[in-house]
Amino acid sequence: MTDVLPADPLISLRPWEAPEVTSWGRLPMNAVDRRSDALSLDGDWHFQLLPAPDAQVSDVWSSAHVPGVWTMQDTDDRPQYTNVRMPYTEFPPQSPAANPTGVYEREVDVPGEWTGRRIVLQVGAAESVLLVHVDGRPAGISKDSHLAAEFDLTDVVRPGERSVVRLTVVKWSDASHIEDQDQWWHGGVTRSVLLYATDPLHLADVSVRAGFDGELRVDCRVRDARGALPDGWYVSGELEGRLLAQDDEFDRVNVEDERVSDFLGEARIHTTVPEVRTWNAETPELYGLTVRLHRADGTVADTSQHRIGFRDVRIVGRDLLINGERVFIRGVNRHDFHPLTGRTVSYDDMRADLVLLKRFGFNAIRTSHYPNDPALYDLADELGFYVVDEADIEAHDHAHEIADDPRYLNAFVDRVSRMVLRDKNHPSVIVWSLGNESDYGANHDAAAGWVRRHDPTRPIQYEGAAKLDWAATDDCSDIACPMYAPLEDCVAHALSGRQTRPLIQCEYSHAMGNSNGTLADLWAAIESTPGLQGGFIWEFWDHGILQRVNDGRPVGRGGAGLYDNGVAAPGHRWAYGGDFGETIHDGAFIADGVVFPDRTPKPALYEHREIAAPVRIECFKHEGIVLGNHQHFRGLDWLTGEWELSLADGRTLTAPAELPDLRPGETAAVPLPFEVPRDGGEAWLTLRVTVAEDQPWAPRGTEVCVPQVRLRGPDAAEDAHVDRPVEVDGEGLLIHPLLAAAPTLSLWRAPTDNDELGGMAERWRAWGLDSLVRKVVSVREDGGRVTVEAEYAGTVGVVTHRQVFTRVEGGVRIDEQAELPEQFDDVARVGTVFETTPGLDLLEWFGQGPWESYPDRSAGAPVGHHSLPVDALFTPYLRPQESGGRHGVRQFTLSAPDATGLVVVLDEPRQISVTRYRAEDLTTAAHHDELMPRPGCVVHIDAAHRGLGTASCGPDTFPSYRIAPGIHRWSWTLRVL
Ligand code: IPT
Repeated sequence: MTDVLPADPLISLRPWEAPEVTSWGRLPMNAVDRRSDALSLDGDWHFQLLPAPDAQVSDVWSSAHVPGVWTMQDTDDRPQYTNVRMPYTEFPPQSPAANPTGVYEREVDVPGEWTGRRIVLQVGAAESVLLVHVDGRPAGISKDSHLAAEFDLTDVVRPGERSVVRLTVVKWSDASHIEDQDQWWHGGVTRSVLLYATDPLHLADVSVRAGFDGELRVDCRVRDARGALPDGWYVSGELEGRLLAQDDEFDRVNVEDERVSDFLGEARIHTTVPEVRTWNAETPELYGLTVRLHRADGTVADTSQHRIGFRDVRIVGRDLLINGERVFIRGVNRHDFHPLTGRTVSYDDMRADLVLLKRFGFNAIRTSHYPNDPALYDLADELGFYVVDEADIEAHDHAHEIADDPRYLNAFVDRVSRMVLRDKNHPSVIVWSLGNESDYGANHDAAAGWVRRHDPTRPIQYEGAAKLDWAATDDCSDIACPMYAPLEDCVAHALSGRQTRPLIQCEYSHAMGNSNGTLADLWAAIESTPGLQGGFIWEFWDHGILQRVNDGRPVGRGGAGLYDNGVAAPGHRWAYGGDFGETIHDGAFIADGVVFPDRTPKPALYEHREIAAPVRIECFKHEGIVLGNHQHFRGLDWLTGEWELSLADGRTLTAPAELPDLRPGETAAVPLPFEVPRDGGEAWLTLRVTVAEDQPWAPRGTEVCVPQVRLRGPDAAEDAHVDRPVEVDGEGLLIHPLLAAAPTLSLWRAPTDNDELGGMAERWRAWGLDSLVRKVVSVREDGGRVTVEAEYAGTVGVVTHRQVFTRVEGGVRIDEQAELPEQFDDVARVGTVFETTPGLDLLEWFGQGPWESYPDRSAGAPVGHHSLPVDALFTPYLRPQESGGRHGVRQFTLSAPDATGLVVVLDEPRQISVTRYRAEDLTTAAHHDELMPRPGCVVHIDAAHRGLGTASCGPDTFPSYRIAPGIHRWSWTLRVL
């Protein structure tokens, strides 16, 4: 192995503090995919971590896996999480002196049969500066951490011989200042490395335009590594086995223009495909296209394979149209993330991400905040997603300085143009994004200018520009794409008459912890307000890294099996900011996705699934149930269903459902599938919609949505009063054999992330709601009724609480009333809390479920008879918080395996929760491994429960989901089974 001497030009240039230097020796980006016939260099490489890029390489090597970040591979350089702020104080373009630098080295046997061929090294991605040496000689430099870099090694390596490839990866650089995304900082080679060979005469790029009218244009750029192109070369194309010829017209015009296409190496195939099957996210029809480059004698010098889709994107007025249709963008922001490998994601993982998103009704992805692995776009083409492809530019901490800094001009144009050059042939990519949170400056306009010329077929968006005035027409963004905009502002804009462009939020509904409140309200407004078209939920992943608790190290690649169902195995936890000993960090703000770090769906996903339902119950009329097709392109033939009738008396009837043949946007009435029994009380009809035939993302039988309609309201019921008082103790607390703690008033919930970051929890603590002091005022008995008056004192006010206990047949009825003083405006909850004796481990309920739901997140939880073990009710949000609630509960039983237990009947549908934790247990724990489940159950019955909102980043819940001061009343009966 050869050492790089300090005089090495790549080092002495100090490219890590030279923003003007975006690359050296790097080949232009292109869309010719070489993955299939390349030599993979993935695997274990010799590795050493230097303290700085100019430190001396030693003889001491360990090993590191490629692709992979060293921060997850047992080095002392650990992951660090910061949001906006840089993890160091140096101003751009400077980096700190302590600058971890990974040196990767390995031998490569260059195949002997590559003699005479052009040999190229491709490094899939490295962050943040890559220096390449081969056999000790400098071979190239690259920045732009999420795109591949290619280097021509033809003159450097010798076929049939062994070469040493060294990749030096510098962690901090001028580029870090424009890669300041809200995510973990890592270092390493994060995507695959490969070596491939082509004929010297090769396809340098292939550009496909395929319109939804069937027009197909394939532009080829041809080069010869030896210099001038040989005479007589030509290209041919084959679409699904049908030969396409070179475009004579294009050639003739070029010759007339004296633009000799042979010399320029340009060729075009142009044709129209009759009766083309168009691509859209619902029916992602793809065609196989093979482009061949021929020598004069007809032999093939190079081949490029593509899967293309015929589709059209355009903006007309304020609508973004796909194939002429105004589609709703049901999007999510997705980072490259894995709890074991950090930034390196496998094909299978990407596929699993996208399959899950399809199953939960998403049709769009913003690649926040950088271009993803090429495979992700192949999957998006195949499974059907609209992609907003985002360049790797986020200058957040120094946004204002950098957006106009000419030293960064190259980098902006370089990053945007390379993304476009790579991804332009994907039908899934519908919009180019210039990056994220980088203010707005000349560097953005320069990048946009390049895109407009190179790819006029797609719109551009950039939030930082459009936010200045959504109605502007002279910035670089074709779409107004705000983040976390209040709904009323969006609606007002759409109604203002000033709207000039589509309004599609690039980020909305922040999914941190127990969140995504008001999602259904947002979508009701979007679907009913012309000019609003949807947005991208922030975000897909909770970026918790699997960590060993005893030594604080990330577990790394070997950790499969050390988590399940969103929960880390004993001795492990999901690490967030600060857990790796870093002092500069942003805590749990990294855990803000709709899935847990192991991709277990959070309950909010069911809410999204229902809001996105392709088929819905519009209403129930005397002629039957009116169903509607809410897709944009597809009929209902891929779906089937089952009717389910749930009656309050416990009965559930089912019948197969025949879905009508409806085109998008159509509705039709179908007859009621049941003779609804006259008795049985409240009645709900649910349509369980499932996939009829296997889809690439869902096997037959997968549930897609559960629309529901109420057929009949509840019967009025009165409990027979038994004239014998219930027992209370000297404090006025109910004595009951199955209760370990008597029912008392609760106004506190373990603050959600929204409560904490939105400032509500601070207010509640200041009012003393977490530690109300109860004092019994009076206990009276009157005609068998026991009335207990109590006061609950906070720091700024006193709540009066009254419980009236009445013995009824088989149990006790409790009528409660709480009066909140004006000071207690907008509390977490008003309700009852009690604890049961151990052993009651099964909850059965009639109400909304089966998954967790809250007042402002309950559209996706149908009313019915549900049953779950108590331990399965709890949702393990990364930072422990209020969890496990069920909305709209009318009645529940808590039972032991021997069928003993208790049953609670509520006066009206209420929010309840049954967990192993008191609110204070959850409030004080920072991670789940700190929680000790209690043997019994902690049961909350809420007269009012505050909505969840999204205030950790964005709007709070709506006023209608907040709790007003004044009098609250609720009643319930408690019986023994
Ligand atoms: C916005 C960022 O674009 C995103 O990366 C993430 O940080 C998100 O917020 C919050 O989780 S920026 C925000 C400061 C408005």
